[in-house]
Amino acid sequence: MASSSTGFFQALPALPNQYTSDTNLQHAIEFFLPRSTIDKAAPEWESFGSKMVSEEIFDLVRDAESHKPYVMSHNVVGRAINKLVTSHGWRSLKRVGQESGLMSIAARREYEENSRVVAFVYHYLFSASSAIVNCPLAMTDGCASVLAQYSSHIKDSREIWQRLTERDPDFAWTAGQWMTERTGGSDVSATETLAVLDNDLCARRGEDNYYRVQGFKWFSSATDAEVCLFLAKIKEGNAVDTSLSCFLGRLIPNKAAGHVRIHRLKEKLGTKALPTAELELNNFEAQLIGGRAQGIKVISSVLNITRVHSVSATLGFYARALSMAREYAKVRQIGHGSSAQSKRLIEVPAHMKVLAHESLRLRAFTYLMLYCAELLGKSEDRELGLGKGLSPQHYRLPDYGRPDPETELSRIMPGVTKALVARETIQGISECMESMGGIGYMEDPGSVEYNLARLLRDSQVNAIWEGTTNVLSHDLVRFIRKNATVVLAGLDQLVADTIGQGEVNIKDHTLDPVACGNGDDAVGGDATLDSLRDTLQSRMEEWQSRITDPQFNVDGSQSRLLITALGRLVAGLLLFADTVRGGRVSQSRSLEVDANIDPVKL
Ligand code: UCC
Ligand code: FAD
Repeated sequence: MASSSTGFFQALPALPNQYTSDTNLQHAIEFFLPRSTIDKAAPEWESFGSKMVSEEIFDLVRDAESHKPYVMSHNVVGRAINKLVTSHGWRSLKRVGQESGLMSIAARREYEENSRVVAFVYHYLFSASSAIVNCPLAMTDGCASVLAQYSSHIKDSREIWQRLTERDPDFAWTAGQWMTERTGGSDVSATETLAVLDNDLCARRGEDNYYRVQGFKWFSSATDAEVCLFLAKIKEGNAVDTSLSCFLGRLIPNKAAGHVRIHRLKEKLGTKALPTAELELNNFEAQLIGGRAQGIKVISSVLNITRVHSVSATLGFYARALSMAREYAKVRQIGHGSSAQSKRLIEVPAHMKVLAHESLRLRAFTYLMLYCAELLGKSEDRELGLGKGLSPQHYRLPDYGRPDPETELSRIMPGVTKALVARETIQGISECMESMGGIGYMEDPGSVEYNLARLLRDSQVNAIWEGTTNVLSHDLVRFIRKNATVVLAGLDQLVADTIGQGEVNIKDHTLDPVACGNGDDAVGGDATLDSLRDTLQSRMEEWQSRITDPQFNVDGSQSRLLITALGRLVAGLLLFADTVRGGRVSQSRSLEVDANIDPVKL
């Protein structure tokens, strides 16, 4: 007999440690990092992976989601105060991120040349429990990189950089990025914000690059940040530049002086705790950073970093959704009526084949994410003469003209990966939701750890911010058309490093990337790997010939196909190389399935 308090209640297991239970991640880490780095970082990741599914963190997420940010407009006597109020959960999660080194590890090169990869593992683990504080942290990361590059342009850039990359939350600052206006976020050339040089201000501040800015910014997500980078056009007399310049603004003095007003906070599908605002700038004080009319080039360093963050964020959601789906499959019973047919979902091949497929896709995307992190770290070290820790005095201006194949890949792969992964994860998380039936669709605050709906809502934005799919696709094609030789050389190098390497010494196995009988990793046999290698090689050649064919993609309508095909190809190359080097194609051990999935056809 069933009542509200008697009868059947579905068990819900606690979510496992998000690092130790994620075998996809661990194999990717082994592929990208040397053993000594893994040995140093793994205990920290393990403790972070456990913390991310603790009651303490889920309480903060619940608080941040249920106490949405708001603007206190006036005080009791009617004076406008325009104060942003965020929740305890939001502020605390930001501190957790900073204290855990999410801002310092990469910027200060705490793991030397492997720091970017190590840091992105943290970002991935943090994402689903961050209530989207990882968004301002991502922009902070990008801003620190720009400040370091252009340190000679701003007198106190070193102090600001230290605050942005700080572990101590009482000292740390965050940064925002304001590119988008009502006229457009994809194409920002019609920006209406204007900046006028203020000589008096320059004299008072002792620097010659202070401007007064008037304008309206349509999207500002890090509205509680202390500094921001933004785009505006310089106005001199009646003449307005056609190209944009990049500026650094300090929010604390500007807010106090009433130079920035929150017009309103946005009502959004997801990212509920994130205070995304519209901002009015009125005599806003800001400093030109980088060359006049070079704004896109300057801010593009932020874009490339935040695009990898967008990838790590959405993959963190995907991994969490899969973790929930997997745990649920272990306990959810079907066929209660007949004990002979009664099974847990984990014993149902049709069900587990779906989850295995998602796990394989997640694996491929995880390799892409860490590949981007590796490229980013290498290009920073190479271009900026780093290696001992980013700090402004180590920097020199990047030389984009230098024909260096790997640098060119670091220019395109963040956009390529973001374009592919942002869309595919929405579908993947949706599949995980379906696999949990009605429970998957719920938003019960009593079980915030199993709120998959929140992950689906939040994942949707990654396909929009930091460049939509079409915009990233067009950028790729434009860039390749201008730099075909070096990009193709970079891809040739990647092919040589992955499918072109040595003998395949794996015998007597079939290529079954999702099989993991009794916890043993499956491995690929020579014959299958050889045919896979041929497939990858010919697809890469086909892709390269298309991209260099002037008749192809004349109207831009094929760009989207080109970007997703390139993302899949690179994922296939990385998985292939992992198979050969590690002698395995691994898969989560908790999935007992017999699906056979070709990693190239994601
Ligand atoms: O959405 C936003 C923030 C949300 C929060 C993010 C958090 C992320 C983590 C999440 C965690 C949960 S901020 C707004 C983001 N907005 C965008 O991404 C804009 C999208 N639109 C584009 O990307 C367009 O392609 C534009 C705006 C860059 C195109 O502008 P232009 O003026 O047409 O510029 P061009 O001609 O394409 O590029 C000018 C120069 C070129 O170099 P040269 O002159 O040497 O040929 C480009 O190659 O800039 C170079 N450039 C780049 N360089 C353009 N893009 C890049 C790039 N990505 N990297 C390096
Ligand atoms: P549009 O540029 O108008 O695009 C509309 C559609 O047209 C898209 O599908 C796009 O792909 C397509 N399109 C545009 N141009 C082309 C083309 N040439 N060819 C083919 N198709 C095209 N921005 C910031 O600067 N700072 C922030 O902090 C910030 N936070 C955000 C937070 C959230 C929650 C959201 C949703 C957005 C945020 N953004 C932020 C803005 C975001 O970057 C923009 O929304 C995005 O860049 C798209 O710009 P848009 O909204 O003007 O759309």
